[in-house]
Amino acid sequence: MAPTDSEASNPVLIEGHRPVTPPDGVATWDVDPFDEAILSYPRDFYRELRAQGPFAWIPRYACLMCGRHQETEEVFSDHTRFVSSRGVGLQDFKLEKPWRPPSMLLEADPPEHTRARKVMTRALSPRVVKGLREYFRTEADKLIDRLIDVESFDVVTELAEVFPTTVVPAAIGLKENNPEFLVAYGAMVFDTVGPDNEIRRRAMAKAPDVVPWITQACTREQLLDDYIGADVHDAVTTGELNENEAAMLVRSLFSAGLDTTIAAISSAVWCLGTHPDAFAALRQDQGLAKACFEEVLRFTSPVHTFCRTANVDTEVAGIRIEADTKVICSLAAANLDEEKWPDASSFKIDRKPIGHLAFGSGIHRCVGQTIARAEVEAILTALATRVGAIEITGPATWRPSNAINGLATLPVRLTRQ
Ligand code: OVV
Repeated sequence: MAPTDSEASNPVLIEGHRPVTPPDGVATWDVDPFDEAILSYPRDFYRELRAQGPFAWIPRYACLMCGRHQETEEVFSDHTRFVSSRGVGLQDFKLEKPWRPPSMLLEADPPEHTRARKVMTRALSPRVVKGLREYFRTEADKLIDRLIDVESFDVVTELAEVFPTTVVPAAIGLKENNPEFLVAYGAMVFDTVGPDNEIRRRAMAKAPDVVPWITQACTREQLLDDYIGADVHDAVTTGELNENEAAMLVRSLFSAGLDTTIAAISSAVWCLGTHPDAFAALRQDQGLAKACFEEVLRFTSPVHTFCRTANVDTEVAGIRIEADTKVICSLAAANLDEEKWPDASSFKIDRKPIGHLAFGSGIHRCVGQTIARAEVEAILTALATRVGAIEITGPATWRPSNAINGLATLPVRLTRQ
């Protein structure tokens, strides 16, 4: 995968008017960032991406790509120059119809974004999350107790998928849960960030079954009174949203709240299983759970990639960027940038990596991060108080996804302490 100036092999036709030549001073890199082989083991690719310069030109998608911390943060957080309303995947919503009505949060700019974000911030307020903490702790303890001393089990299917798909729909107040459909929907949301590849088509194959179910699940009738979903719908009563908009915001909870935490929990167990010293430190001091999760986020980046679209002619790091240019932001590459994090490729439980981009940055910064933290910290605390050793009993495999960095399988044995 050496850098090359050769023309793109097998370029994808770009409709509309996206710029099709690289800006001056940017190297053309004929690579497919969404190739399954790269997605399954991306670390070498990230290093090469950062070595290209502040940006690389990816000819097959006619996009810029960045993976150094500084420029990735600049592009990702400046919502005035680099908008989200044209989609956060390769598709430009100005040129092509999105697969679903755009999210009022993820795929919106101010002032629409501001209005939706205000409702969501209130529905996920510190008071709400505080009320969930004990429930998360109890459920995490029960789940880990059930898995301790099992000969060997798959962390992904038996722990990481089970926990969020149980506690998140319960917190939202969903009357009829369907964990399988929620996981399948998450795959659609995140795999549509990428091109029309096999990964995306595999996820979208389930759309005819799953999308109507999700649409139903977001309506007020499917949500219990006094839970987060109903709180979002209360914004209809206050006149802040119409009914359709409220349902769309509940859809954001399902879209953003499952796949991400599933990846984070399995990656957390993987980090601790592969770093027994870190797990010993966590067992010694459960106060490390918070710092541990931050380092898991930096080290594994549950969302590895989102895009932005330049809405004006601008300049970043001395590079002219033409209006209408898509920029692929590798959050995962930025989180492993040696310039920002000394010894970046080492997992250090007490690093406290302030400024990592795993939750994004700027006005779109994860609005659900307190819930995500409460979930993962509940699991980490349950492990620290109940488990003596995390033994990885077979090969860990990674699931190629166009935007999620997560494990496919992780066989482990948890021994009682
Ligand atoms: C952050 C995020 C990820 C995926 C989906 C959404 C948000 C959404 O709002 O639909």
